[in-house]
Amino acid sequence: QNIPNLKELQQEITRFLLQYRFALKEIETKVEILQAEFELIHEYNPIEHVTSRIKSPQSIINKMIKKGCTSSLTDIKENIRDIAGVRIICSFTEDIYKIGDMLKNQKDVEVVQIKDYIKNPKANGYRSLHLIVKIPIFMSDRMEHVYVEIQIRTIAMDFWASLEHKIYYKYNKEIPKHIQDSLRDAAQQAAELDKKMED
Ligand code: 0O2
Repeated sequence: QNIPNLKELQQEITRFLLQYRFALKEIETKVEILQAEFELIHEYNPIEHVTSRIKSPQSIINKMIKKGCTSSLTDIKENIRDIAGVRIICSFTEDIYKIGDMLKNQKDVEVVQIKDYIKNPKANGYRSLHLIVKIPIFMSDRMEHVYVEIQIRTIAMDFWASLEHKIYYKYNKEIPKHIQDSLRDAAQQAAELDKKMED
């Protein structure tokens, strides 16, 4: 007798995730337009590449546990703000702020939170600019506001973050102290390289 309920639940979850897919498309299109127009006006492309992802169900559940969030979709939507994530890889550090400002200036983009891990790197050396934005998504019968996490970083920051992420999981989230120190050093060197290239 639970089958109709399960069907409803399945539809509810599918619709829930659909809004994040639409939100990613919206942001990707915005970035594409900025990139094309910037290139036309300045004859320079500040973006190396863009990737996006929807957070995996396991990763959503892990974050729910970490944040003590209930399993109601409304609570998940409000508390887990990186279900939709876009990563923009820029050529130079100053491009990061330019792209960030251009996105911030768009009327339908509400910037909810800015985490500047470039000016204030994490203790492990992680650097990136994170914008948590809220954008309207127009569905057939309603409008939803959806959170998207936009991470903006240079190639060097991305190189470091990708490998650190792998090392973190290789050591089961407990990286030995000497490797942590090496990673912090490597992040510093990557930041110096960014500075050198910019100069
Ligand atoms: P995944 O696999 O990318 O989804 P909050 O979201 O504010 O409640 P959180 O998660 O600490 O808390 O936010 P924060 O610091 O903005 O980090 C969000 C994302 O940034 C992470 O997502 C990573 O993608 C990236 N990130 C943050 N810190 C690090 C780091 O030290 N190393 C690397 N490699 N990436 C980092 P998830 O959910 O951890 O993972």
